[in-house]
Amino acid sequence: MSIGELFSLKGKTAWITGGAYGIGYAIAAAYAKAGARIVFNCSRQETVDRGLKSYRADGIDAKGYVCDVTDEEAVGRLVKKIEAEVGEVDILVNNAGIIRRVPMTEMEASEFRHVVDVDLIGPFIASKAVLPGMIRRGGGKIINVCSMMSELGRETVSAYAAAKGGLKMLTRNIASEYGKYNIQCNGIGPGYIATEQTAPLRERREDGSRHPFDSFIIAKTPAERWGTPEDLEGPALFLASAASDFVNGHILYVDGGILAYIGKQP
Ligand code: NAP
Ligand code: GCO
Repeated sequence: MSIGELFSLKGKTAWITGGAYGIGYAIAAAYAKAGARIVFNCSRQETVDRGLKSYRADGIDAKGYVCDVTDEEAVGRLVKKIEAEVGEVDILVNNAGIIRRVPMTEMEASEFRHVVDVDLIGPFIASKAVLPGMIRRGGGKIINVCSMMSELGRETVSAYAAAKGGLKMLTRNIASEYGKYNIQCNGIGPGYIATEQTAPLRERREDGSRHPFDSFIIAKTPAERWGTPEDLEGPALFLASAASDFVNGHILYVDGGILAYIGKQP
């Protein structure tokens, strides 16, 4: 196989949950450049419309659907629709996610449950919906968007950390259970990426100085910068392509070195 073929997604159908903007969009756009047909879903029509507008502007012929990943029946219907309108799903990226930043002692169990529902049960539901087709066709790729919080804790993100830590283990379990069918399930673990989700952590203070968390992240990252969604393109393409056919149950952290670093001395 040539190097071009090794990384090609020609003829593949890739479904990116929550792929309207940010990390999901960057991954989808990279897959489109590699030849894949792109499908994405969001829970709200306005987000789907926003995504479709961006894909059109970038010359990508993507299909967008409204579907909440926590609704198992709706996800089942969506997969049938994708199969009928686009093709069977070869690559699934479980990207849709939410975060709530609330001290644990002030968090309602219902709110905690909702984060786990979207960030962990959603990937279970979407993976479960595509696995039978992948088994039937003799292979497939599932990429779970994990987090620094799959490894680390911090104040206020208990539900998110619990869900993303769980997603790391769901990744390993899918690899363990379905690897024999030539299905590779890996995680991608973005570090601190400049997207809307992290915008509140980067807001300038009234005097124009950096948000303390922003300075903290710069100091904690050997690359001394926030990541961009485009930093995920190459690693995500690797995990979706034949180049990673013997890589399974792995979490590929794309974090500018955060997990390797003890932090800058004061
Ligand atoms: P984001 O703001 O987390 O965007 C999430 C997308 O998911 C949106 O399109 C949203 O659309 C969709 N979504 C949310 N709930 C959904 C649901 N129940 N069903 C279907 N779609 C849903 O964007 P992001 O910052 O690019 O993050 C993408 C992923 O990367 C998330 O899993 C996040 O946890 C993870 N991550 C982010 C960072 C970072 O630094 N930004 C770092 C590590 C990991 P609707 O609102 O219309 O549903
Ligand atoms: C936070 C952040 C993170 C990141 C990301 C890190 O409040 O600490 O939002 O959790 O978004 O997941 O990898």
